[in-house]
Amino acid sequence: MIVRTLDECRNSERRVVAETWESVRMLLKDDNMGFSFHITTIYENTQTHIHYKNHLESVYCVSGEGEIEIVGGETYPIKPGTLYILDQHDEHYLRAYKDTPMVMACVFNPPITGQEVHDDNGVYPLID
Ligand code: 9YT
Repeated sequence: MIVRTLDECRNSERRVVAETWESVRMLLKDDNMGFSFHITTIYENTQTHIHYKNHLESVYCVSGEGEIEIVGGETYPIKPGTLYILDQHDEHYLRAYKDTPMVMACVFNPPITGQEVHDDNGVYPLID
Protein backbone atom coordinates (compact mmCIF):
# COMPACT_ATOMS: atom_id res chain seq x y z
CA MET A 1 0.00 0.00 0.00
CA ILE A 2 1.03 3.60 -0.56
CA VAL A 3 0.05 6.55 1.64
CA ARG A 4 0.71 10.18 0.73
CA THR A 5 -0.56 13.50 2.04
CA LEU A 6 -1.38 16.59 0.06
CA ASP A 7 1.08 18.58 2.15
CA GLU A 8 4.04 16.34 1.44
CA CYS A 9 3.18 16.13 -2.26
CA ARG A 10 2.78 19.91 -2.48
CA ASN A 11 6.28 20.36 -1.15
CA SER A 12 7.82 18.17 -3.83
CA GLU A 13 8.23 18.02 -7.60
CA ARG A 14 4.68 16.63 -7.74
CA ARG A 15 3.49 20.26 -7.64
CA VAL A 16 3.40 21.73 -11.15
CA VAL A 17 2.58 25.39 -11.76
CA ALA A 18 1.18 26.84 -14.98
CA GLU A 19 -0.20 30.27 -15.88
CA THR A 20 -3.82 29.76 -14.84
CA TRP A 21 -3.58 26.69 -12.59
CA GLU A 22 -1.36 24.62 -10.40
CA SER A 23 -1.65 20.95 -9.68
CA VAL A 24 -0.36 18.45 -7.17
CA ARG A 25 -0.06 15.04 -8.82
CA MET A 26 -0.56 12.73 -5.88
CA LEU A 27 -0.67 9.48 -7.85
CA LEU A 28 1.09 8.97 -11.18
CA LYS A 29 1.74 6.46 -13.92
CA ASP A 30 4.69 4.93 -12.09
CA ASP A 31 2.36 3.86 -9.29
CA ASN A 32 0.89 1.35 -11.79
CA MET A 33 -2.74 1.96 -10.86
CA GLY A 34 -3.98 2.61 -14.41
CA PHE A 35 -5.02 6.19 -13.59
CA SER A 36 -3.51 9.31 -12.06
CA PHE A 37 -5.01 11.47 -9.32
CA HIS A 38 -4.42 15.19 -8.94
CA ILE A 39 -5.54 18.03 -6.72
CA THR A 40 -5.69 20.99 -9.07
CA THR A 41 -6.26 24.63 -8.19
CA ILE A 42 -7.67 26.80 -10.96
CA TYR A 43 -6.73 30.38 -10.20
CA GLU A 44 -9.58 32.83 -9.65
CA ASN A 45 -10.83 34.94 -12.56
CA THR A 46 -9.09 32.84 -15.20
CA GLN A 47 -10.05 30.91 -18.30
CA THR A 48 -8.13 27.82 -19.43
CA HIS A 49 -8.49 26.17 -22.83
CA ILE A 50 -8.22 22.40 -22.43
CA HIS A 51 -8.50 19.53 -24.87
CA TYR A 52 -7.34 16.15 -23.58
CA LYS A 53 -7.21 14.36 -26.91
CA ASN A 54 -5.17 11.52 -25.46
CA HIS A 55 -6.76 11.15 -22.05
CA LEU A 56 -10.10 10.67 -20.35
CA GLU A 57 -10.59 12.86 -17.32
CA SER A 58 -13.13 13.28 -14.54
CA VAL A 59 -13.11 16.29 -12.23
CA TYR A 60 -14.81 16.87 -8.87
CA CYS A 61 -15.10 20.38 -7.47
CA VAL A 62 -14.10 20.56 -3.82
CA SER A 63 -14.35 24.33 -3.41
CA GLY A 64 -14.73 27.51 -5.41
CA GLU A 65 -17.11 28.33 -8.25
CA GLY A 66 -16.90 28.58 -11.99
CA GLU A 67 -18.12 27.04 -15.20
CA ILE A 68 -17.15 24.73 -18.03
CA GLU A 69 -18.02 25.59 -21.62
CA ILE A 70 -17.87 22.75 -24.10
CA VAL A 71 -16.58 24.10 -27.43
CA GLY A 72 -19.57 24.06 -29.76
CA GLY A 73 -21.83 22.96 -26.91
CA GLU A 74 -23.29 23.83 -23.57
CA THR A 75 -21.95 25.71 -20.57
CA TYR A 76 -22.38 24.12 -17.14
CA PRO A 77 -21.96 25.76 -13.74
CA ILE A 78 -19.39 24.27 -11.37
CA LYS A 79 -19.68 24.49 -7.60
CA PRO A 80 -18.62 22.29 -4.68
CA GLY A 81 -20.06 18.84 -5.24
CA THR A 82 -20.11 19.05 -9.06
CA LEU A 83 -18.45 16.21 -10.98
CA TYR A 84 -17.81 16.59 -14.70
CA ILE A 85 -16.83 13.66 -16.83
CA LEU A 86 -15.04 14.28 -20.13
CA ASP A 87 -16.05 10.99 -21.71
CA GLN A 88 -15.85 12.35 -25.28
CA HIS A 89 -12.41 14.00 -24.97
CA ASP A 90 -14.48 17.18 -24.97
CA GLU A 91 -12.61 20.36 -25.86
CA HIS A 92 -13.54 22.99 -23.30
CA TYR A 93 -12.95 26.27 -21.55
CA LEU A 94 -12.66 26.06 -17.79
CA ARG A 95 -13.37 29.26 -15.89
CA ALA A 96 -13.00 30.05 -12.22
CA TYR A 97 -14.63 33.23 -10.99
CA LYS A 98 -15.95 35.01 -7.92
CA ASP A 99 -12.43 35.89 -6.77
CA THR A 100 -11.99 32.41 -5.31
CA PRO A 101 -9.78 29.68 -6.75
CA MET A 102 -11.46 26.39 -7.66
CA VAL A 103 -9.99 23.32 -6.01
CA MET A 104 -10.61 20.19 -8.07
CA ALA A 105 -9.91 16.49 -7.57
CA CYS A 106 -9.00 15.05 -10.99
CA VAL A 107 -8.58 11.50 -12.29
CA PHE A 108 -6.84 10.72 -15.61
CA ASN A 109 -6.92 7.59 -17.71
CA PRO A 110 -4.34 6.76 -18.97
CA PRO A 111 -2.29 8.17 -16.09
CA ILE A 112 0.03 11.07 -16.72
CA THR A 113 3.69 10.73 -15.90
CA GLY A 114 4.11 13.88 -13.83
CA GLN A 115 5.62 16.87 -15.57
CA GLU A 116 3.08 17.51 -18.34
CA VAL A 117 1.75 21.00 -18.94
CA HIS A 118 -0.77 21.86 -21.63
CA ASP A 119 0.60 22.68 -25.08
CA ASP A 120 -0.74 25.64 -27.07
CA ASN A 121 -3.86 23.64 -27.95
CA GLY A 122 -4.62 22.64 -24.38
CA VAL A 123 -3.41 19.10 -25.00
CA TYR A 124 -1.14 16.80 -23.02
CA PRO A 125 1.10 14.52 -25.04
CA LEU A 126 0.69 10.81 -24.55
CA ILE A 127 3.93 9.65 -22.93
CA ASP A 128 4.81 5.96 -22.97
C1 9YT B 1 -9.28 20.70 -13.92
C2 9YT B 1 -8.36 19.97 -14.82
O1 9YT B 1 -8.58 19.75 -15.98
N1 9YT B 1 -7.30 19.54 -14.25
C3 9YT B 1 -6.38 18.85 -15.03
C4 9YT B 1 -5.27 18.39 -14.27
C5 9YT B 1 -4.30 19.43 -14.03
N2 9YT B 1 -4.36 20.48 -14.95
C6 9YT B 1 -2.98 18.71 -14.05
O2 9YT B 1 -2.66 18.08 -13.07
O3 9YT B 1 -2.33 18.80 -15.07
